[in-house]
This record gives sequence, structure tokens and C-alpha cells, in this order.
Amino acid sequence: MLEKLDLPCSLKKLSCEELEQLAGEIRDRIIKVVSENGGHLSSNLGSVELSLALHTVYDSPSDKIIWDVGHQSYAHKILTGRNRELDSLRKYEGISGYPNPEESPHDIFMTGHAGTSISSALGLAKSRDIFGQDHKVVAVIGDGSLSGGVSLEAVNNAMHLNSNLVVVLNDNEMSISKNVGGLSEYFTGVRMNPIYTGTKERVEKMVKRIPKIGVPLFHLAEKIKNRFKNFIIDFQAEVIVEELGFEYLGPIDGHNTMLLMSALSFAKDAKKPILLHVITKKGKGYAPAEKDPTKYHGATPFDIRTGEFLNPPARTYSDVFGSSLVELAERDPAVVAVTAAMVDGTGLDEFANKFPSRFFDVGIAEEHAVVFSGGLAKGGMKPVVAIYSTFLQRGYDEIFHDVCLQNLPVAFCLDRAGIVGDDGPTHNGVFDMAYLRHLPNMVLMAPKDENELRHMIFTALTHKGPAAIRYPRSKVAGVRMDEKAKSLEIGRGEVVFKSQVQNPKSQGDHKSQITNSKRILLIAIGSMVHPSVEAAKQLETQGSFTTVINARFVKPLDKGLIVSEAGKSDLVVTVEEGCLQGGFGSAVLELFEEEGVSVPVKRIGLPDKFIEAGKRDFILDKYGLSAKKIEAKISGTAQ
Ligand SMILES: Cc1ncc(C[n+]2csc(CCOP(=O)(O)OP(=O)(O)O)c2C)c(N)n1
Repeated sequence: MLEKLDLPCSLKKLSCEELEQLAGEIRDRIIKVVSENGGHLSSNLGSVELSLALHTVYDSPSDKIIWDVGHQSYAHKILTGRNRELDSLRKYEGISGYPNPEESPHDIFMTGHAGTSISSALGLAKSRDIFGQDHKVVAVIGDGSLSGGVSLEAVNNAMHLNSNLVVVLNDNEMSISKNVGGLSEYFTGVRMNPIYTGTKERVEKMVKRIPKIGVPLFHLAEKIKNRFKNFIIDFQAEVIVEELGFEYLGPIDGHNTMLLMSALSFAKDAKKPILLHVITKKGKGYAPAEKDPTKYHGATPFDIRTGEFLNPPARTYSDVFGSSLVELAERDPAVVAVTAAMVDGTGLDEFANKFPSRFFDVGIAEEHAVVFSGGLAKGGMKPVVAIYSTFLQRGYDEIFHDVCLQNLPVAFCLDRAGIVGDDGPTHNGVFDMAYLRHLPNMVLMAPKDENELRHMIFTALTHKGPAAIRYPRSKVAGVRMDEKAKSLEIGRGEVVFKSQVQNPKSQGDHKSQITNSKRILLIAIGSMVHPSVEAAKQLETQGSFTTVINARFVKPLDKGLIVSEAGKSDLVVTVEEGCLQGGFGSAVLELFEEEGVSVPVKRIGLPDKFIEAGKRDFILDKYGLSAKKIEAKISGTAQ
């Protein structure tokens, strides 16, 4: 059917049975593509019927369907004419793993961060009302994302909207791992309500009794709608969302397409905001994912038959962060860990198991995580906040106001700093050096390898003020670990490579104009130290005298070392896996201006644009951050 139908238009002509068959085909397609390309399996399998029902009842793209985060939008993509292209999912220049308006008019916003759908939908609904338009707006949000601050701010604000807005709460009791917090427990209470369980069966029976009725007829069946309305409104109980101006419908079975359609067509015509609560199962229809939805939340390629991942697990910086923190927490009972719904991704699972009373998963609430950690620090704890670089952007004001301004010893560990690969522009962590280094009191570090990461965690924990460490989404360098974690001197870099030949002279017909018998100083930070050393060795073979500094600290810079080495150089090159605007290289330029250093400077880093999806190494190379491209850029041979 998927091959033959003109989607989404043909959906409205399908019978119940045909919709069911289509749901099965969509599931198979998602499983196949994700097994080959990797991607968000569990959430997508859980929202197939919901996507079908939405596209049957609503007229996208004139009606606007907004997927929160957007990681569950694969069925939506299939249903809006992108089935064929799905083979390129998450690949370079392929279909994005998230909604992308450049890809299709059915994707309203480019998203990837959680909790924005209700605010965006509210804005769209308001502008619709002001223009006197009559299209519909729907936000689909998971229970995990609903608990985030932005969502709750939007729910609070929606009260003032006296027109149609539908928020579908896709409740599977899961964020990436088990959902946490009071709101989650509240909805569990609603779900467990015996009235729901009993009514669910009655409604299902009622829907099953509807003979092979086409969807258009279904829309017209006002009687059924009204009966349905009575069924679901009867047991709404006291639900807090009602107090906030939403009419609450549900909870209903989110895998029953006809029931979903019925509820949606009722909600579609309401004159006020509606919250439709649907219950789904993460991983639905694929046994391994149903059994362990967290494992398949963001899956790498796997064997469909067994569910086994194909790529052998490699030791990553997240693993080293996790094990180092456990080691340090064993030594110091004041060490506590905070995550915003990323227990596994950040490598904190072992810590959570070993020190449950010192571990806090605050839900998708980065702003709260930061302020909460400020409170913990003020109370005498040593909080380590592990948040991906891109998500910590949410906590910028809190880092300024509630940590740096108070000069509190909070250690921020920014995983996925730099290029993340397949997730693309919403997830690349390229701005952190720019958004952290200008904050007074902040110490900002980046390790060249896993051994240094461990020392930096220890350094952050012994430092008396705020500190941040950024490290990449990557397997580790594979260096030998020192026996004991040690504290590094704050603001002290190191020379990691120096050419043996003094005052080199031109070696004849050398291709480069820049390198010809020049003394080149490379100042690299974090993940760029090793590629810079490789590049320096190559440049040396071309006749240059090269030195590489591992800066270690973005802030404070090692003034003495950098200024003195720069004074002995003809060219300074800074190398960073981050944005050039306001980043590490900018910090070096500022230092040179302050210190009156007048050596020419070349900065290598990421340009002023949102960086696309693609394998990390490929993207790094594309933007000049592989050893080869660094060397080529310096020697002037880059294309
Ligand atoms: C601001 C932010 N923090 C963290 C994440 C990482 N993340 C992606 S999906 C997800 C879980 C979302 O849970 P839920 O909304 O319940 O959707 P489900 O996957 O269960 O369908 C998280 C934490 C994110 N995308 N954005």
C-alpha cells in the first residue's frame, strides 16, 4: 500500500482494515531503515497509529502538526511523501532524523530540542486568530517533554487562548529512560484509574462494532462522536490541566487508530485548547524494542532478526566520564551527579546504581538542573552536572545568574561538544566555548584525551568556583591512564610537539607560500590537539619549524606560554572543534590584542552556519578539522 497510495491525501478513503495494514507496513519500513541507518526506533514505533490518525483527520500542511523534539516523526515523513527518501535517513544530504521545513512543507519547524511544541503551536494559533484564518494547529508532545520548563510555561500561557489548539500528550511513561518526577507520577495515577481501564474496553468494543465504514463517513458520524465524547469526558476526573484552561480528553489507547481519529475529530472542532491524553507503548511491534525501549531509543544499526547491534561497542569519552566520576565519588562523599534525562547518554548509569541517594535525574529540565546544582553547591555538595553541550544552551542564564554570579563550585561536564554526526544541526555542540568563556568566574577546559578528561574532572571538583569541561562524541584516543587522577594547574597549557630542527630553511621547490621556512605555532584545544600534532609533523617534513600547544584551558588561557611561543613564531594557527565566532581562536586574538602580540593569526574552526548531519569524521574533514585539512589549510594548499 505504501508504494501505491498518494499520501497523505488517500488516507481519508481508507477503511479501518486498510489503515491497520498500512500501520503494519509503516512499522516494517521504520524497522528496516533504522536497522540500516540507525535512528530513534522506540519512539517512532510507538507513534505510528497516532501519525496515521492525525494525517487522516487533519489536512496537513494547511493544518499544522508540530512534533515535539521531532525524533518520532518518521511515520509522519512516510505519510507525507518521503517514503522513498527515507533510505537516506540521517545521512549526509539525506532525510533529517527530525522535522525540517526545507525538506517538506509538512514539517513546520526544524526541531530537535524537547519541550518547544506547545509554545510554537500557541504562537501559530494566535497568529491564525489575528489573521482570521481557520486552519487547525496540533502539538504532539511526549510525557517526558511535557515536564520541561518551556512546556509548562506554554501550558500556563495557553489559558488565554480562547480558540482551537490541540495538544496530544503521547504518554508512554518513558523519557529516554523511565520518566521521572511529580507530573509523571500524576499521569501514571490517571492511567491506572480503574475508570480508564474499564472505559477503554467499552470504547474499544464500541469502535469495533462500527462496520467497515470509510473514514469520510466516520467524520460525519456525529452521533458516534457524541457518544465518544460522553465516554471520554465521563472519566476525566480532576485533572490539573483543566485548571490551566485546557479541556482534558482521555486517556485513550494510542494504538487504536479509529479511536484516535474519533477523539481527534472531536477535538478538532473545539473552541478552546484541548489536551488529548493518549497512551502508547514505546517500541510497539518490535519485540526487542518493546522489551528494552531505552536501548533502542537512539539505535545504531542492528540485525532485525536478533536485535543485536552491528557495531562493536567502543569505549567513549562518556564512558570515561562515568567511570572517573564513580572513582572520585568513592573518594569524596560530597560528590553528587545531576542529569537532565540523559542517564545513559552521559555515562551516569553506573553512578546512579552505585550512589542512588547522590544521583539526580531532574527530567528534561536543563535550566532547573543548573539552578538546582547551584543550590546543592551552596549547601556544601560538589555537584557535577552532565548535560550535552547543545542542551546546556537552555541553561545559559542560570549558569550566569545562579552559578557564576554566586561563584559556586559547580562542575559542568559537556558531552557531545563539537560535531555529533547523524543528529545534525540541532544537536551539534559547537557554541559552548563562545557561550561560556565570557562569563566571569568560569573556568573552561577541554581534554586532548581520556586521561586528561579524568584529571580535568578532578580539577573541576577541587576548584573553588564554577568549571566546565567539554569533550566530544567520540571513542577515546586509547592512551594509557595515569594511576591516579590529579588536579591540573588552572590556566596552564603544555607544549605537546616541537620540531627538532632549529631555524629551518626552505627545502627547494616547496609548494607552500606560508610554510616556506616559517616558524609555525599551532594552538589547539581538546579534540583538535592530536590532529594538530599530526598536521605539524607533516608541515615539518615540508621544511617548517612547528610547535603545538595543547591549550587545555579556554579560560583562563595560559598567557605566559602562548605569548612567549607566539613571540618566536611567524604564524600562529588556532584549531578548535567549535564555532569561530567568539570561540577559542577569538580568545587567543583577544589575548594578542591585550598583550600587543603582532604575529599573523589564522583561525581554524567551524564557520558561521548551522552544520549539517553526516558522519563526524566526514563533517570534520569537510570543515577543515582533520589532520590533513589542517595541514593543507596552513600550507595554503586547501582547495
Ligand atoms: C532540551 C532537550 N534535552 C534533552 C533532549 C534529549 N532527548 C531526546 S528525546 C528525549 C526523551 C523524550 O521523551 P518523551 O517526550 O516522553 O518522548 P518519547 O521518546 O518517550 O516518545 C530526550 C530526553 C532533547 N532532545 N532536548
